[in-house]
Amino acid sequence: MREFNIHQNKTVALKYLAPDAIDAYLAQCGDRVMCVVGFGSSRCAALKSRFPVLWVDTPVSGSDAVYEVWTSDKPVTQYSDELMTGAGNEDLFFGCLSARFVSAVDLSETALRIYSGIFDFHQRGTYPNLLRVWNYFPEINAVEGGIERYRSFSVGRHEAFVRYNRKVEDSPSACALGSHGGPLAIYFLASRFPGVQIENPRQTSAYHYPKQYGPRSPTFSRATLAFQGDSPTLFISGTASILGHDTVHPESVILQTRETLANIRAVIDQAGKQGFKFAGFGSGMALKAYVRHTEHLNVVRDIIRAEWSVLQELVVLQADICRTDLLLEIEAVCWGSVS
Ligand code: 3EB
Repeated sequence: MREFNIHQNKTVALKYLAPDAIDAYLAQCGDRVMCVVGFGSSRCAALKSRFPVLWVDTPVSGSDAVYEVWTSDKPVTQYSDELMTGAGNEDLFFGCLSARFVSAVDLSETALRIYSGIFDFHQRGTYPNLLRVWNYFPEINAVEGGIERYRSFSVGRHEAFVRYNRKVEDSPSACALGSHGGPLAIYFLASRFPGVQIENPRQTSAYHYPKQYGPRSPTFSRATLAFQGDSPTLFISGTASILGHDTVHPESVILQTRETLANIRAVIDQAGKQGFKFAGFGSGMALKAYVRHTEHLNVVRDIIRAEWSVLQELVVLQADICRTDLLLEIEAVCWGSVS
């Protein structure tokens, strides 16, 4: 895997690193490291760095593992309590949490507890605004006690938003994927300043999905735009082949990939209306794709590469998607300027 050198001098920078590059990179970044998440089918050898790593059990295309590393342009302060580990600078905070659960019903309560903990943390401190959340748990499509794990997760998460008086319209951008094992693993970015929520005109807002997708709607926005001085960052949620609220092209991984990229473009265009001037698909974007079936990994990667050939940061993972008819989901981080 190549090592890329982009997104320097941004308030938060993101890099995807192979196992042989991670130690040197963490040493180089020193006290500016905010968050390290390892993706792979089994935990790699311990890092030299003492920085805590949140591990997510998802096979990686073309590598044993990949590390997602978020850094700040200023030194950060480490944080830990019973619920989470994290690190923050003046404006931004990354937190990592994980919790065991045994079944779909238990997952709902676990999600409620974890999200309540996150909102308690917001109310106590410097970072009251939730910008972006990543959610991973095993067997996301398993049905237990009459409810699918993903839907049960959405119920607990929704309940936390209600209890803490969070308007669904202010939901963070997010993703929810099925890992191959392990606990409910969550990491999040919180901010001193609120982000701007962006919706996709091609899609029903997820928090207005009808009941056919579960008893409580998922609480996420299609993207959040975070203004940090003159360099805004657009966090695009996990995006799939959905128009309105319907899955489209259930039989075709090729068409699902194209529709998903069209949805991502639509979200970027929508952010443009809020003053986001996208830096472009080269150094201005990092993409993480989740593909349900191993045999589709290369197809999805090749379509992305064909469409956006200049893309520098791309990771393709194998994970289950939250609707059984979805074959892939793609999330993105975009950098830009204020127009
Ligand atoms: C969708 O658009 C596909 O429940 O946090 C995408 C992003 C999806 C986030 C979540 C789910 C979530 O409905 C699934």
